[in-house]
Amino acid sequence: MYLSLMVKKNDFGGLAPELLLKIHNLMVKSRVLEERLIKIYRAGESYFWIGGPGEESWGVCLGLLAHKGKGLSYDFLHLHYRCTPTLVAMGMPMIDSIRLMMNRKTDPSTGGRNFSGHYCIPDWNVAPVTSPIEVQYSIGLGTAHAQKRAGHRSLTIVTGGDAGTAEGDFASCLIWASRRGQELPMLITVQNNKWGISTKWEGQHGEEHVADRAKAFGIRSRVINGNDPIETYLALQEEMEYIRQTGKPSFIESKVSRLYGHSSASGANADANEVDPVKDFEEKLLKVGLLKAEQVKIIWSGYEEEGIKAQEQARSEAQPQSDSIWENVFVGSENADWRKF
Ligand SMILES: Cc1ncc(C[n+]2csc(CCOP(=O)(O)OP(=O)(O)O)c2C)c(N)n1
Repeated sequence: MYLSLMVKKNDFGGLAPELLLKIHNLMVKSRVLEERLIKIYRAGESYFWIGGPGEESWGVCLGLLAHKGKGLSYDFLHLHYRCTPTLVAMGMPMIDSIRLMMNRKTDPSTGGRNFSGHYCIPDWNVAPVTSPIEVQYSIGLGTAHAQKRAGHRSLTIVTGGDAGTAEGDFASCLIWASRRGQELPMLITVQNNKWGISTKWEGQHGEEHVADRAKAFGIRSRVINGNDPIETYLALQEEMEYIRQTGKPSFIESKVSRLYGHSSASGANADANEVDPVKDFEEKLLKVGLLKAEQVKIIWSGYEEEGIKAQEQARSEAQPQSDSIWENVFVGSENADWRKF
């Protein structure tokens, strides 16, 4: 008995069983949701799918640790299009992701006018996800600067892909976040899935780790196995606390899987060669008896049912019409007629 408790503690980094079960539950929820989105695409009920299956371990831990709220005293999140697990962990209902996927007027992020995964949640400081890759790295500098000026313990979180680090915005972020004496409270992260659409990591990088580039700017940095939720949770917790304490940036390169290829543009087909973080974690919890096979079935089927119901509900809702095309554009609808410019 004593020995098995010791093994548990070592295996799970001292995290409480309730937290481990919560992480697993949210990882399953994210996976079921993503697979529902792919089914919606395949059924011809949406135009395009892109998302985060394979990033559940990383994304869920990030969402659980972010200080959620509106305004400078809370964390800001500048995420990319594989961030569904983070938002699920922050409390986004499945149906809101499905409304965006099916371009419904009821989609709270964009009113049904953008791609899947392109969320925007002002009440949680979630900045709009952009289609041009990596611009979030330079946009995030703005909120980090404002947070520093306000003197809160809040931080700005930026996520993005490995291939996109070739963009200038990534370099700009490293430079502006790390100026001596003017450092910014930023958690700069890269989810390295070893691919940029169909271009392999090998052959595109001289450095061994993207994280090495942050080191060159004096930014504290580390590489983690983002497929392991224990390692991920502990690393994120430590780095976020460091940023809150010091007001300085930290960099995490998180190695993750890409389970269904790049997007629907490449077929959204399952890739059996990739590590599945949800199944791996589940097996670990089953092995030590924290979960029972029967519970696992109930969790998966419960979310499956929720996803189907949400799809049916979204199907019954209206799509946006042309009369609302100028709403929520930057210059305001009354001045937004392009012919006036
Ligand atoms: C500025 C810009 N250039 C090119 C593209 C086309 N594009 C979309 S996703 C992508 C690959 C990004 O790969 P990576 O940064 O590794 O992220 P991943 O999709 O693998 O998560 C590219 C090149 C784009 N959207 N924006």
